[in-house]
Amino acid sequence: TWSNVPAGPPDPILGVTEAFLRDKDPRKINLGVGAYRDENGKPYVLTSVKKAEESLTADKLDKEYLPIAGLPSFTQAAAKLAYGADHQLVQTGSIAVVQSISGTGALRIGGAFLARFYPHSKTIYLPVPSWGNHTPIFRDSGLEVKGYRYFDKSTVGLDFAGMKEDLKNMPEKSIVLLHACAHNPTGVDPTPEQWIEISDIIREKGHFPFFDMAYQGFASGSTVRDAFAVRHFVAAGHEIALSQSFAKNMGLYGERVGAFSLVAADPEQKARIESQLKIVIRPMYSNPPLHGARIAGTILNRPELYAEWEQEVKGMADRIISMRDRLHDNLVRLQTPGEWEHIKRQIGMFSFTGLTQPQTKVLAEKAHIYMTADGRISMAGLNGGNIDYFSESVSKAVKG
Ligand code: PLP
Ligand code: TYF
Repeated sequence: TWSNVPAGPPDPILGVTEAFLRDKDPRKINLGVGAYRDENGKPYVLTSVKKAEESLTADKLDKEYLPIAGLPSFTQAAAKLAYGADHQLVQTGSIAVVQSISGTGALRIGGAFLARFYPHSKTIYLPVPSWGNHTPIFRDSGLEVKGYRYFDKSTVGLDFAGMKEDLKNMPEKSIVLLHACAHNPTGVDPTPEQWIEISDIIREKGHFPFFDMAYQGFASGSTVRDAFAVRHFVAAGHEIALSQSFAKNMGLYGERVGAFSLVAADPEQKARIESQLKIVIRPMYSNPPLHGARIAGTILNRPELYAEWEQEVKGMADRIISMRDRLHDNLVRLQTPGEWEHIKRQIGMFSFTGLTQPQTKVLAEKAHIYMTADGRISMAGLNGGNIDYFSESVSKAVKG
């Protein structure tokens, strides 16, 4: 029956982990997938998460289905985290919000809703490059996918002029995907001043901004500072779409906790939108998982856990920043050819090192160091125990 099914290629990011697991060398390092590791290279369960789970266990809750739109105490708190607790739209109830299967699910719900109801366009523009999964998510949602200039190889920074030009040249009212903070894979974000200009152009052109916020808190260590772009756009009058993930900032990866929201003009419009979001969700998975939403909801709604969580997010962000400094200083000290300032300048989970595909291949084969073929490394995979070995291996690979 299935002789017509061709073998598909592995996921380019998750495939790196498979290669890493096959390697038996004790020095091996996995810098492929973006998942936080502690100073000992181990997965990290946040103390605030453990406390929330203990509290949930003590409550002896049942396992009934959630509503289609998810756990209201969680989704309301997620909206407050993104838009600001005292924001007028949050208070008037003009933000349509549903729970999602983490960030991926939120993007998929949003893509499907826009494909069905956005009246002006069926094309979404992604930054080049973007997270590898964006293209298949939106294509499978029923949208056409195109790109806008974002990354400038020569400066290893933002191609701001190219980005603005592309935003101006798109057909009016196009859908534009923006990484809210900590751009994946480049680690390059616009400055607040640049965000304000981007917002102005998007308003002049009537484009529809769709924010992907997978790393709130991971960029600067502050969830408020990392929400700057989202909050500025809303304050400037944009009706945005927003995907939120709690995979990274709460370390809830496998629990699949996220939210999708849309800014509506008023509560009546919001209610109509939510009714249609439920119709998008019902035939996909009926209703979302319970446990992770309870954990995130408990943390977001209980002030002492919230405060502890904020400290833990900052701790993760700060450890990554300290690894950037050490990697940069090591590469300079080892007189590695090239400029390495970008490693310190880049933001969030990743560094786009500038290593070439042949160099990444040499690093895997000779040094047992694994990263994606585009030279992206997950900074969180580095720690005091492997940073010197990593720096020396990179330096050798660059010297050739
Ligand atoms: N968007 C971006 C930019 C990401 O890097 C990721 C991956 O972490 C996601 C969305 C979605 O991840 P998840 O579905 O695990 O929340
Ligand atoms: O870019 C990353 O590493 C994260 C994790 O199919 C991820 O976004 C990678 C690939 C994938 C799902 C999650």
